[in-house]
Parts: sequence; C-alpha cells; structure tokens
Amino acid sequence: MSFNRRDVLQRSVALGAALGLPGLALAEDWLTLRAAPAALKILPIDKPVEALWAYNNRYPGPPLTVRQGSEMRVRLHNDLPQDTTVHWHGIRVPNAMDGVPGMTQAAVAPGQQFEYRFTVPDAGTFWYHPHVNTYEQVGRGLAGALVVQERDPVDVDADWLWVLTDQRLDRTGRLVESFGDLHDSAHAGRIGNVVFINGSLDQDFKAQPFTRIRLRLVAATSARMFALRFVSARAWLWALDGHPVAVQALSEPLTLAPGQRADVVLEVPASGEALRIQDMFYGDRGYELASIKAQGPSRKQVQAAPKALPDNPLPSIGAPRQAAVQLTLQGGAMSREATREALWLINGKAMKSEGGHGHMPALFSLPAGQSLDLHLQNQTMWHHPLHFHGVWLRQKTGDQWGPVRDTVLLQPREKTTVRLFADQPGHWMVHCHVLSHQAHGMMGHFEVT
Ligand SMILES: [Cu+2]
Repeated sequence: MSFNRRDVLQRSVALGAALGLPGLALAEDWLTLRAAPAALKILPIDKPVEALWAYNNRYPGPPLTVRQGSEMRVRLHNDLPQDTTVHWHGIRVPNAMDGVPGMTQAAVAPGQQFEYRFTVPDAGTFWYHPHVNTYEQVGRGLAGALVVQERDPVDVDADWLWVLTDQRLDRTGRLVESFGDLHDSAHAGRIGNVVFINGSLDQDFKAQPFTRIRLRLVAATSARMFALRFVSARAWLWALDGHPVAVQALSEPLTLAPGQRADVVLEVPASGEALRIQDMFYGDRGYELASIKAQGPSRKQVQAAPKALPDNPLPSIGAPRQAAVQLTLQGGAMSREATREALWLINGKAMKSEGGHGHMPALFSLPAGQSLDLHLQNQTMWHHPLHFHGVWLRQKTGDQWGPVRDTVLLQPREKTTVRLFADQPGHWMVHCHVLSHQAHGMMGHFEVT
C-alpha cells in the first residue's frame, strides 16, 4: 500500500466516552438506517474510497446502543440499487424480524422501507447486516454493531467497541470490486488486504495506566479470521457471541471468525508501556492490529480478576428428546462434490440464493422449548464459521458443553458436536459466515415447530 498508518494518537479513555464512538442511542423514537452507496474518506489520503455501500453514510454502520429489555424500533430505507434487508445477528428476535428475504419477510426493494420492531432480551455485543447478496452488501460496508447494555452498570473503567472489517484495495486506495470472484469463493473467501478498526486505520490508542477496559470485538469481515494475542497485558475473556462466560485469563490467542464476537477485559499496563494486540491467525503473515499506550495519571492496580457478567435470561431447556442429526459440509476447490453452480454444500445440497429455500426441504426440525444435537462434519480443507439463526448453541468439548454461542467455527476436516436450543418457532437459516461460501451454496434452513 502506498499509504501508512497514522502514528497520531487519536483517542483517550474517559469513563463517559462509552464505546469510544458517537453511537445512536435508542429512546422512544424510531431510528433510521438508510442503506445507500457512499464515497467515504476512510484512508489517510485525500481521496475517498468510492463504491462503498453504507448505513447512514458511515463505515461501518452506526453502533446502535440499547438497554437490555427495551424495545428497538428501526426503520430501514433502501437507497441501494438492489433489494436489501437487515438481520440482527445473535439477537433472539421473533421470526418475522430476522431479515431473511423470502423466508421471514419480503425483500425490501430499492426506494422502499421496512420497520423492524422487537425487544432485546439479552445484554451483550451483537451486530446487524443485510441478508441479501450478503457477500457484496456486507463486503461493500453494510454492517454495524448492536450493543445491548446490562440493566445495571458493570465493573470496568471504560467500554470500547472495535468493529473489525477489511477491504481489498489497490495501490491507489481504490476498492477492488471483484466480489463474486470464483477463485476466492472456492478457497478461503474474499480476504481484504487492509484491516480497519471502526472504519479507521488509526490503530494507536491510549489509556490510563492500570485502567480496565471492556473491549467489545466484532468480526464483521467477509472472510478474514483473527487470532488475537494481547501482549504485555493482563486480559480476561468475559463473553462470547454476546453471552457471558466463566471468567478466564487469556493465555492463548483469541480466535474470532466472521460473525463472531468477544468481550474481553484488558488491564492497561504501567505508565509508559504499551499493550500490543497482534493477529496471529495467518501464521507467517502475523501483524500488529493495534496498540494501547499507557499514558496519564495512573490508577491503583487491582489484583483480582473481574467478576463474571450477569447471566442472560435464556430459557432453561433440557437434553434432546430426539436423535442427533448429521450435517456434513463439502465442496471447495478440488473437491469431488463441487461444481461451478454448487461450489459448497450441506448434506449434498447447495442453496442457490438467500430467497431460494423454497425448493429445498428443511435440513432438520425441532420443537420450540427443546434441544437437538448436531454432529457436524467438515469434509473440506477450509474453515467454516457456521451461523445458526433463531437458536443458541453449545459446542461439545470432551464431555463438557462449552459456552453459549450463535456461530461455531469448524476447522478444516474437523468433526464436532453442537447442541442447539430452540425457543422461537419459524423457519431459520443456517449458513457459513464466509460470505462467498454462503453465496455459493453453503446455506440451508431448519424449522422450529
Ligand atoms: Cu465456509
């Protein structure tokens, strides 16, 4: 790239500067999300990046902040040259609010509007994005965070939000618009060459020594995965995909695949030192994502680990009453099952378009209020973060069930078991969140009766 990261510090932490971004707080009124083409100055050069699509002319979309248990009312205006919708990733919404065209609502045509209205039951870090031509719409910039704050304040000094995205840019800073590229689609997806935090390349932060920061991480990339290492800092994992976990010190890199979120608590080091955040996912191509420099008056260091976040009010659902179901993922370059028309498959079938489930039977069904075990087998050579709408899941490790999630990352050739918990009836999507895998068939649907 012909431009460099600015080495200017641009943000300081203050208790009041919640989330570090001027978000839109929802009150009684309707909030507007206007999806439209945009040219935005997101690089440290004079020229804007053209050919982006953005909500409210911002890349990423405005962070929406709402209190747990309150009602969201969002009016989507479609000023794009094609249909769109909004999907509220990880939020337990009624089926009609899930944003899947032809399945839960009609696609919103150019010039039209749609009103989303639902209550947010769970606190945590979530996000929103379209579910029509998702590989292109998210790829061009349509994605934003949805932060649901706990009913009572939690014990941290600052609350930061980092929405991670990437873009593929040429040497002059122009967007490479090869969104449907078959080679990308048959391999690891469209991985960008520039990584943004909150739409910016200013990735040097500062904070007061020994403050504790809640860092909300959202992987809103089309394909890029992260394995984040927090160097020279005490760091604890606090939540995954919005839901609290048993607090644990982070010793291994934290893996985040597209669609996934994590809340971590970072302790800023002593004055003059810096906390470095490195991404190790692609091995040799590791890089420093960000640094947080300790600066300003020091706080007194607290020894104890942070207390766990309060549990979300998930209904209590027991062990499955029906036999486990097998889902096999196949396809990709050089696989025997893949064809040009059906590059990626679930149980031998490729779903051709996001509204195209009509010709396909449901992969499985389960009654509301029950659980179901899925044996997942990734027969491919690629990673697939599998996202389930409308339910929550736990992955089996040994004989334990892991934390509550909505997106499970399958390693190449991995076999694993997840338990789904259903409480909202309807037809729901399941798909890979590597968006060009999804576009080329790795999606399907299931029914909660
Ligand atoms: Cu995939």
